[in-house]
Amino acid sequence: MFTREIVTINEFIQEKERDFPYAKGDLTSLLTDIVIASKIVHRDVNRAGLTNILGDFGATNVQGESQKKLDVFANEQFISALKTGEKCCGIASEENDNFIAFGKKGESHGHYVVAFDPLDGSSNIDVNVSIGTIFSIYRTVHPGDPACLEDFLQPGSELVAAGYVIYGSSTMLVYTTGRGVNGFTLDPSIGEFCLSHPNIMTPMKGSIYSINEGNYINLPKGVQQYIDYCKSEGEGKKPYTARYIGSLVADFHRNLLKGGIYIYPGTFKDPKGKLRLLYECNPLAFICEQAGGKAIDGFNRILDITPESLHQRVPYFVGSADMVDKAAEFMKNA
Ligand code: AHM
Ligand code: MG
Repeated sequence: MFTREIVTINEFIQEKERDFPYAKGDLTSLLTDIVIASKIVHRDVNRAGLTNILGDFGATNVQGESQKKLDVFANEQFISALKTGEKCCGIASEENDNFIAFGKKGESHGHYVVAFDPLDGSSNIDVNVSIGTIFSIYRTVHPGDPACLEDFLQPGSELVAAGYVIYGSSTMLVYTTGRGVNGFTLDPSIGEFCLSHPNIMTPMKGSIYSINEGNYINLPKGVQQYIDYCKSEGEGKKPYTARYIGSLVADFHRNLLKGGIYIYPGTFKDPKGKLRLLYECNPLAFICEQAGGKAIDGFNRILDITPESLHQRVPYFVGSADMVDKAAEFMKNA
């Protein structure tokens, strides 16, 4: 008579823990910590125009980008949730020059590290356009020890879990632990992320291409030719649709659901592009592959790259498998 149809993210995560018979519940707790921080950031993003949290913080991060107040706030929320949760032994963030190791030598430490971009799409914060959070979770290389650089410099193929939160027309959390991709929408009336998009699969092909075309004259020939192809031919001689929000999470999320390709290539000025491997490209590549899509640097699989530094940048082509293959063909033949 009283059927309850909703499945909350915490119920779902706990249920999925049974897929891993030797799991001790640490990953479950860690994901729950991320859920808590996401809800706090959601709350402040939604009230941003009413409180004194819009605008510049007045400092620059290690990438030389000026930090917004919300960047700093979101960063603090995630660090605090992960530190107090005690299931990870360290974090790396877009907003911190170096990784942060939690706890001291001799203490017991969580067996995971988390790399994250606390608020992606910063340029959209002040103008009320969708922004997001991206996270990736690795097992530590030396379990029990404090976090070290080596923990973060693992290739994406070693990811244990990854996800993103999109603060959009609704707030959604999408994540994978390597067994498919599931999406949860925050129901503000009960304060819970509820399963809304089970087992997400991305279409093999789509009709959307997402790239900052303002950079056209500075792009490699292969990318220019692929853009020309999108505008003139596309699939079956029907031009593709251009959609570029300038928030990676939002562009990625739309393309994941509808089918499409997102490209942030290298340019003549910045041959490695703009996006960071550890906490932007790898987590979304993992999700995309789990949903049946592909992610490459123009030539090679993103998840196979062994990082050399925390804030390493990489050219990025991600989305529907057939579209990424086509773009790769243009890159190869250029
Ligand atoms: P951020 O992490 O500082 O916000 O930078 C990353 C963002 C992505 O969300 C977005 O796709 C890209 O930068 C937009 O860059 P551009 O304005 O050069 O097109
Ligand atoms: Mg970012």
